[in-house]
Amino acid sequence: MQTSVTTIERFILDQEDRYPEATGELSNLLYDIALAGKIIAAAIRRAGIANILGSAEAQNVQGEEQQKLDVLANETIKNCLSHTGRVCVMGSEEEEDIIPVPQEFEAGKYAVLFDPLDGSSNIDVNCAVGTIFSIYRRVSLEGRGTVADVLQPGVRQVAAGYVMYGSSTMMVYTTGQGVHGFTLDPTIGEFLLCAPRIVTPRVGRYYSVNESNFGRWERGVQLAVRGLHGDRPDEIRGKNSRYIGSLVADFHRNLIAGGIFMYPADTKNTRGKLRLLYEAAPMAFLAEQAEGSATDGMNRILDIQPAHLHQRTPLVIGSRHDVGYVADTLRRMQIRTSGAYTASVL
Ligand code: AHM
Ligand code: MG
Repeated sequence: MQTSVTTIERFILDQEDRYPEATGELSNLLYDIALAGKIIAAAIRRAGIANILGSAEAQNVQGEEQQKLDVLANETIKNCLSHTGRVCVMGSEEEEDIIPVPQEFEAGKYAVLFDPLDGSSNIDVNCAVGTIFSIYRRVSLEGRGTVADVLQPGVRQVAAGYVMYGSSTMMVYTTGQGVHGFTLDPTIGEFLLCAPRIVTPRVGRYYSVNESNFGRWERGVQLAVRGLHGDRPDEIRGKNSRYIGSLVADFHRNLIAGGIFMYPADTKNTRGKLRLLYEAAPMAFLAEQAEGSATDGMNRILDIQPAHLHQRTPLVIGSRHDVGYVADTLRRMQIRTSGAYTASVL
C-alpha cells in the first residue's frame, strides 16, 4: 500500500509557498470548492439509491428543466463559499442574477462563477457530469460585489477548473501555473494528486461535436468537420469521433488523450449553446494552460469581453493544431465568400 501521497491541500499550499506575497486566500478558496465537490460527489453517488433523481418543479433561467441535483449542487457551492470572507459575489448557471454574499458575512476579494452541475441531463442515465468554476479578483473597491466583478474577460481569471463526477471523482484546476489533476479517494475523503502538469497533445485523436446539428451549421463549419472526418487528407488527418454531450467529460477525455471539442453556432443556437462565463472561459483557461487552445471559431475565447452573465458563445477547444485547423478553414471560407479567395477549398 502506498503511504506517501500528495493531497490537494498540500499541493495547493506548496504552490503558494513559491509566492511570498500570496496571502493564502486563493488557496483556501480552491479548498472550499474541493469541499463542495466532495459533497456533490457524495450526493450523486447516492442519487440512484435515494431515488432523488427527476425534475424539480422549477425551470432554470435558460428555460431548461432543472434536475434536483442541480438545485442541490447550486446550494452546496453557495453555502461553501458565502461565509468564508473570501468571496464578494457569485454567478451561477442556475440563477438569473448575480449573487452578492449575504449581508451577515464579510465580503472578500474574489468573484466566483460556476456551473454547479453541467451536463445534468446525463445524470439519469448514469453518465459523467461536472461542476465548472472560474475565479476573478474583484474590480469593485468595496462592499458586496457588483456585476462588473463577474463581467471580466477570461484572460483575467486567477483560477479555473472543474470537478468531474465520473467513474471516479476528479478535480482539475489551474491558477496559471499549469493544469493539475486530483482523484478523490473515497476511503479517506481526500483529493490526491494523480496528474501534475497535464499537457494536452498538440494533435488530437478525437473530435467531439453533436453531428445531429450538421444541417444547421454554416458551410465553413461543415467543411471543417468533414476535414475532421478524414475527407480532406491533404489538410488534416481524420480523427475518431467521441461525444458524450457532457462538456466536462468530453473536455476531460480530449485534454488527456488529445482531441477537439466543438459546439458551433447553428440556426437554432445562433450564438452557440454554451455559456461564456462559466463554461467556455474556464475551460479555455485550462486548455491554454495545458498548451492547447480555445476559440469561438476564429477568436480567442479568453479575449472576449462579456456583456451579460449568461452570454453564450460558440466554442472550439482542445489540441492546438486541430483548433487552428478549424480557424483556418473558417477564415478561408470567409475570405472566399467575400470574393477575395480564388483557389477552391471545396
Ligand atoms: P447544461 O449546462 O444545460 O447541462 O448544458 C450544457 C451541456 C454541455 O455539457 C454539453 O457539452 C452540451 O450541453 C451538449 O449539448 P447537446 O445535447 O445539444 O449536444
Ligand atoms: Mg452547463
